[in-house]
Amino acid sequence: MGDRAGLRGFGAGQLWRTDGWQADAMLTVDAGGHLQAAAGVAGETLGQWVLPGMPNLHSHAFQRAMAGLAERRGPGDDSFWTWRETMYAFAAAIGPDELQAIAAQLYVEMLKAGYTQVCEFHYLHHQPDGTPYAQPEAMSLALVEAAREAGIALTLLPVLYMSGGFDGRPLAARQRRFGHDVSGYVRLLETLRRHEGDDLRVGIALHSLRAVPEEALRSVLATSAAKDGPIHIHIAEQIGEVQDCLAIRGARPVEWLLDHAEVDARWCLVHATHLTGHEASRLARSGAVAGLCPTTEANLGDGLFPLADYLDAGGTLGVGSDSHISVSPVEELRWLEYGQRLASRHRNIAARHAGDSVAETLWRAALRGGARASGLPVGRLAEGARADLIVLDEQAPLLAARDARSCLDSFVFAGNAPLVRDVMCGGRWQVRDYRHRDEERIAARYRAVVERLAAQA
Ligand code: NGQ
Ligand code: ZN
Repeated sequence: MGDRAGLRGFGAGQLWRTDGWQADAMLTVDAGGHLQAAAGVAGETLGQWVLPGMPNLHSHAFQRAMAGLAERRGPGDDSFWTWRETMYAFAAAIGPDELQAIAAQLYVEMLKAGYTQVCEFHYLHHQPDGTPYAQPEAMSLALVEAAREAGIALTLLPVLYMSGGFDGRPLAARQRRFGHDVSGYVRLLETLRRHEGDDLRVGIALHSLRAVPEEALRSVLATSAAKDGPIHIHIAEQIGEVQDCLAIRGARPVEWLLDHAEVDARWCLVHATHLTGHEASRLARSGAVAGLCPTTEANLGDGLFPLADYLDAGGTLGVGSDSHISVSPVEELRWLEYGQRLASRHRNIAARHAGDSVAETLWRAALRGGARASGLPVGRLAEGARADLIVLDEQAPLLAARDARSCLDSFVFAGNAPLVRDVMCGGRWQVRDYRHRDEERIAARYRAVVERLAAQA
């Protein structure tokens, strides 16, 4: 490994740059874990296929431990709303220790799958009865600690959650631990911002238009805490939400938001599933990111995002694993495309021009949108960015005889066993030869916590 004044050099057979593969590329990583302009530091060859790690723009970490526990039919018609009841019951048993153990395990799994950053949309703020913890930010700090243990970059998005529906009804008993008034929420943001650094950004999240009354939305966005950083919101995921918004606010959710807030490139609209053509083009023009979570949206029966119209309008998108029914950027991108194929009965939908590759189009788009949603210098292997990269296993039979034209399509569409061999995050190896540096300890603690939760249930 080359080393000059704390600089380390790395080579790659093919390196994914913003506009495509570059052969025989060199990277220089400084002591702080950022990329420098090529300084001619010779060093270790990483492998044949080196890509920027994928940002994961939407996560509720605690939900990983209930993955698969809501797939048995209930007494009536199951829906998003019955799933939510199961999720609320599960959430009630999660305190700071449980959250840290579950999140650390999840983040190890993310790194091994090729995510090197995660946006945590965090609303389990208080004790289950709604009383703040002795340290009010204890649950947020559990996530910060988990990310540090795993070695993943974190954008922490504490969530403002105030009402139980568009009609302004108070929080239900099980939602009480999510709640803040605007000043309590801003205090939490300010406390957490003191922990910000190279691997931690703190942004704003509004749970949804259902959960944040109009006046509160206006006042939180007017505070100095909202002057910079990403702003995320769940929106237009379910038809019921569109109907309630139309009935009570006289507009569809995305239309309403675009009319009532200065939505720009700082914003990430999570799901944005149900859009008219007009909303899709307005959203695309705003520069906001559509935060798509295809495996969760499929699992919850949400519907399909209008991908072709949105891409044709120049829209920005990224992907998230949300409920973590699946933890894999490959699977999110694959299902984003497959949903469109199933609905349209055509092929190669995300590739909008002859000759374009679907996987390259989607990987490039999700890097760009994910980076924008994260508020961190991630998603590209260029000067000033974090050294967050993944190395594919060129020995995998699936990649035999693949070249720069075909590698990503095989990786995204055909990989069933993971093909991510090594992962560097912030200039440090977190995964080498398919193993995370602390995976045994983190998995053992996770197992003990989940077994305890199951015994209590
Ligand atoms: C959440 N998850 O906040 O965890 C939501 C469900 C809700 C997704 N929408 C709860 N996928 O939207 O009220
Ligand atoms: Zn969500």
